Amino acid sequence: MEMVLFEEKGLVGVITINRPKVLNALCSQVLDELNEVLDSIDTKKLRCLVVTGAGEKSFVAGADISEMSTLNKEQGEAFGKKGNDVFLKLEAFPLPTVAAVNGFALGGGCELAMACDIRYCSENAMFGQPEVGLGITPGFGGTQRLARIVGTGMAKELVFSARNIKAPEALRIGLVNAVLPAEELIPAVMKLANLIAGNAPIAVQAAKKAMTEGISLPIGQAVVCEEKAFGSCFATEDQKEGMGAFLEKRKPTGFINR
Ligand code: CO8
Repeated sequence: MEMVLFEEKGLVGVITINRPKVLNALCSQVLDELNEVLDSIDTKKLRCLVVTGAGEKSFVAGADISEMSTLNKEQGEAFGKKGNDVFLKLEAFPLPTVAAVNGFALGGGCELAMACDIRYCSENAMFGQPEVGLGITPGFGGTQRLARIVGTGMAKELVFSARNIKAPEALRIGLVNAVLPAEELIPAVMKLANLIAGNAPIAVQAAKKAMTEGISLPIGQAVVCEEKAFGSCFATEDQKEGMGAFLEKRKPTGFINR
């Protein structure tokens, strides 16, 4: 792997898109490597995943425009599918994911951040779906996930206008949960990731699955996802420990992921 780095920091895995010379633009190789990294992660051992970009300027400045510029219709569709397949894998990844958006998150970069469960960004971050200004539509989930996160009216405004927004506006519309000075971004994200990692992993993952799957379903079916998730927790040792600790007025001894 050269374009996507992976390291483990305790119970947290950190994925770094590593093409800083082109602001971490997503070429086919990056998508392939990201796919391989996701497949290789030990989801029994780790409890949370962080996704960020190399360098101080950019999270990901989009899909690689030089690679895309010569595509024909079929190749364009195939490239869109390649990105969508990887981002779907990330969205459905068993572990909760946090995007640490350390600069530009444009086009495919905004879409990568949106495929994560939670987004924190630095004060210099910039978000947008500039595709229609390049003669294309968003192609890695932007026409779908943005509306689910910020609502249809705002998503359509951003996609149709190709207007980029800065961190405070991203915070205001709910695209990110927090904005931090650049040097505080990774520590804050790691603090959140470790907070998540300290909770019962099976319960966290079941909650993620129910929330991710339920959002696209009618409420009557969506709550069934929750019922299954909720029920499954009662077959775990961590539920016995979590509730036992409460009843015995002590702190849980540490969740064991069983
Ligand atoms: N693709 C390829 N190279 C890029 C990209 C990109 N998306 N973004 C930046 N780069 C390269 C630049 O070409 C430049 O390379 P070089 O030094 O060789 O000239 C280097 O990165 C540094 O960039 P700049 O000099 O432009 O840096 P600035 O600080 O002046 O500007 C910007 C930073 C504003 C981020 C600017 O680089 C920019 O506008 N980039 C393009 C942003 C963009 O439009 N992104 C959306 C791309 S489309 C997309 O993502 C679609 C996703 C779905 C595809 C589905 C396909 C079917």
